[in-house]
Amino acid sequence: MKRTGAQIVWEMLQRESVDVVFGMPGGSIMTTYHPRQEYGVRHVLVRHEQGAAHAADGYARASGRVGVALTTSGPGATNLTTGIATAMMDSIPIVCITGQVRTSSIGSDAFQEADITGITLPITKHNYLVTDVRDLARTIREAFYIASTGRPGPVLIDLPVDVQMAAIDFEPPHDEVNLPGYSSTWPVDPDSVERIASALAGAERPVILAGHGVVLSGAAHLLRTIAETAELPVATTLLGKGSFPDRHPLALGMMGMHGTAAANYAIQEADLLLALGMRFDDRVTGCLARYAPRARKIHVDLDPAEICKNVHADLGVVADVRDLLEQITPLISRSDRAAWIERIAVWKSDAAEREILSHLDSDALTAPEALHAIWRQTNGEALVVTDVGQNQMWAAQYYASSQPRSFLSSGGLGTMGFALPAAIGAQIARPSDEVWVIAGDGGFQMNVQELATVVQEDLPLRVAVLNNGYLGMVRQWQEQFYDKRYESTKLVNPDFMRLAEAYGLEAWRGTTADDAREAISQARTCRSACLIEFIVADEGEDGNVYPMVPAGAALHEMMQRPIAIGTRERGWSS
Ligand SMILES: Cc1cc2nc3c(=O)[nH]c(=O)nc-3n(C[C@H](O)[C@H](O)[C@H](O)COP(=O)(O)OP(=O)(O)OC[C@H]3O[C@@H](n4cnc5c(N)ncnc54)[C@H](O)[C@@H]3O)c2cc1C
Ligand SMILES: Cc1ncc(C[n+]2csc(CCOP(=O)(O)OP(=O)(O)O)c2C)c(N)n1
Ligand SMILES: [Mg+2]
Repeated sequence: MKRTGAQIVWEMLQRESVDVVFGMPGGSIMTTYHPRQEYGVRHVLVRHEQGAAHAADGYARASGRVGVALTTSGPGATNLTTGIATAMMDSIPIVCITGQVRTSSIGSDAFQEADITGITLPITKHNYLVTDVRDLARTIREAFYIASTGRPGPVLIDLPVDVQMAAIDFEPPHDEVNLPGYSSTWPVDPDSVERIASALAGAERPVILAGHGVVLSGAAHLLRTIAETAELPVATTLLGKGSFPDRHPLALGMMGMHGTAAANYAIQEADLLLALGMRFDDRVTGCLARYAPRARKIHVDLDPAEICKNVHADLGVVADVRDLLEQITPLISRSDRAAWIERIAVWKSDAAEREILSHLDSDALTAPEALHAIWRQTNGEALVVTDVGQNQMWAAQYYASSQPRSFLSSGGLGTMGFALPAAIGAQIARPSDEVWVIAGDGGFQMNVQELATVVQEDLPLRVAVLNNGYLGMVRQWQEQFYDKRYESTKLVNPDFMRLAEAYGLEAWRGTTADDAREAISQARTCRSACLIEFIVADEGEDGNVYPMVPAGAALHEMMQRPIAIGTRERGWSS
């Protein structure tokens, strides 16, 4: 059967079970767009290609499938790069297909030519420039295979116009993908399984560090069984949130720079750390030289390059965390850790005394109040997509998660502007879920144009903008470490109500705790997209995220919220 390169693209996407593609057409990719409707693959037209990459990423995070973005050459392709780097840092499987100038023009500074394979080399797991249409089908299969197997990541395929147009007799490939030198699976070593089981049985103060790998591998249920059987406290990374229920009695909550005191103290006092699918990011470890000094460290990760990269592992195990937990479950014995659990309970109760919701400095609405209200009203069952900054940390702290893939956030690259487009992808992946965007006033404006995509696609997103009038996270550092010199962090914002109205969204503004609760309940009944602007405290204790481990400090040296003298409850209950 004769097929053009453009038709092969869609036929192969269909074969990979792709149901939606995020993108924007342009000169070098119009040929590929042309036959799309014949293949019935949905296309979501974004307003900026960064949004396409984030939407593909959000789709992948929410569904566990590969997200796909499609753009033209030159500026269309370069606009993808922040989204590709975001996916790379967080191990998210996406495939980006970019148009390219004709093969005969490559290297001639042709109109809208950019060397996108060169540009994305360090931010993709792999990339391809296809110069012969006969390689196209195989390349697309390989791209999906590489993106989704082993440690997941983004793959880019650059497709010159003449390759899109060329026609060949097409036979879809049927043989197995064969990539010499590429290993994606590692058999679990039975000896390591036994050593981990016996280390857990012998430990007096063990802590499990549950990371994104637990979510990606679908191992949350196994983690819970093991933790409950052996009474093991579990701390999660930001991206591991949802791998263990935040409100479980054995949950320590998030570890690291803005983690809970219980998690950070427990790590520093532990005699055994079992790290599962997490990469000891610097936000997680604080000062490396003084990280968990008493603990024997076992690190399980699918990527051999992660073992001993940041933290020395006494035992490093290269394995899929799910395979490993499956094998270890029958070997786990019941243990009594009463003394350790009691010690942790003391840290938890101290944290409860410092809880901001019971110690408010002013009458201003605080971000924790707004987020706690969203959590209560949605029963903790919403799919939350955060932006970056204080809003992100507060969302992590005050929106307790109970399910994997229900809290999506740009962790490694920390990309402001991520939340709205990523939520588009998440809502499309999970149409019946209640999806909330949590963004700051700064980051929201970085991809605010995607509100038009939300409306065009009729997606019922709930957008919460925490307006503190500042690039708040930077302002907090300036307050605490840069002599209170608020250099270039004050924002003069648009009227978010009128902005929402211009895009056709219903909107509310919350300036007090009561309005906040009312606005949330209105938003929850809204059948189409809507926005709430929460005017939140912008400075002082109510405007800062605690706890905080200052840069260079050890985890136990975290700054905690001071216990205030006056307690002014506003009727919030946990
Ligand atoms: C403003 C800001 C503040 C932050 N503060 C904090 C903080 O206080 N605490 C915090 O935790 N984070 C924080 N972060 C996020 C932080 O930067 C990292 O993104 C995060 O800690 C990474 O978590 P992770 O290692 O679990 O996930 P990833 O970075 O995604 O790493 C996952 C690891 O799991 C491995 N893996 C993948 N699949 C599997 C599998 N199937 N089996 C086994 N292994 C697998 C991968 O090889 C990788 O090593 C912050 C980010 C920002 C932007
Ligand atoms: C694209 C990008 N530019 C700059 C930064 C640095 N940065 C991190 S947090 C932050 C402030 C975010 O402000 P806002 O979106 O209002 O959120 P807030 O911290 O106030 O909740 C900045 C500028 C970043 N993470 N990403
Ligand atoms: Mg802000």
